[in-house]
Amino acid sequence: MIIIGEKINGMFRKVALAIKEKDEVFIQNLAQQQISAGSNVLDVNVGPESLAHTEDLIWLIKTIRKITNAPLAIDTPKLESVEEGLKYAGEGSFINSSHADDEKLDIYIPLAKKYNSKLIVLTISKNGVPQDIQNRLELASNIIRKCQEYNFDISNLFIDPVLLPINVAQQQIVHIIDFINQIKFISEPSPKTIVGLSNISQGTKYRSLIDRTFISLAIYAGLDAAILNPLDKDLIDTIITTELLLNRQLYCESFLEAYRKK
Ligand code: THG
Repeated sequence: MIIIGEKINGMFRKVALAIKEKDEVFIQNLAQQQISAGSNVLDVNVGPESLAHTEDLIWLIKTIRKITNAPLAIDTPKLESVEEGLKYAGEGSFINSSHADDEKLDIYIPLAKKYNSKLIVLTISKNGVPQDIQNRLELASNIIRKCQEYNFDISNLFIDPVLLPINVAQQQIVHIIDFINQIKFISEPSPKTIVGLSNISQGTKYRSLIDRTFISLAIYAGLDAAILNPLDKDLIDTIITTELLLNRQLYCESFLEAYRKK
């Protein structure tokens, strides 16, 4: 599974402060820690408080690029910032994210093609977040139809069924797991799936436990990628062990250490 580190996000107070004060060392340490913990990709989000969105995003990317070439997920709702971010981020980037409406897809799919980047699309439309699996699948098939229209490689498409906190949308969680499973049968090749894992436990007491129990179910259902807290060692251990149990990693006595050395 692709692990996308969530920590470089202005939603976190310390990161918002580092962006404000242009503290390169703080951001670079956070990037390095996440990579050392097993992240394949780093999410980059300037957060809701930034007053100079594009400028701050470019500063973050340039700062990270001084120490690593790890792929970045450009996490911003501002379209004008996305393209600037892609220019500086380079190879293997993710656009995070588009909504599922045609007007959005008509902009984001050509952009992803132009920069040869992967595209994350949320199953959100003008009508909001679907309340059942059928509506999620309908949005997904519209996203795929649009990608085919633009000749965009479906294997670079990541669909995000929008994980909401368990304390406000408990009944949705099983729909998300079923969606992750069923989307694999929708087209050939099938799109990939992704979730923002930490959303599920926001405002709850047992964050890590909820995150890692969900991810184990979702990996079994076929989840391809997750934006998560890679510094939570129990969570990463659970991911490794789930993949081991599903016969996706080779068993050996010290399998946790062996996986981490890869
Ligand atoms: N899908 C996609 N992208 C996403 C999300 C998603 N990007 C943003 C978000 N959701 C994933 N990233 C986070 C990062 C942090 C938290 C949740 C999701 C988080 N933050 C603490 C909180 O709110 O309790 C902040 C704590 C602090 O301030 O220190 O939980 O779903 N495609």
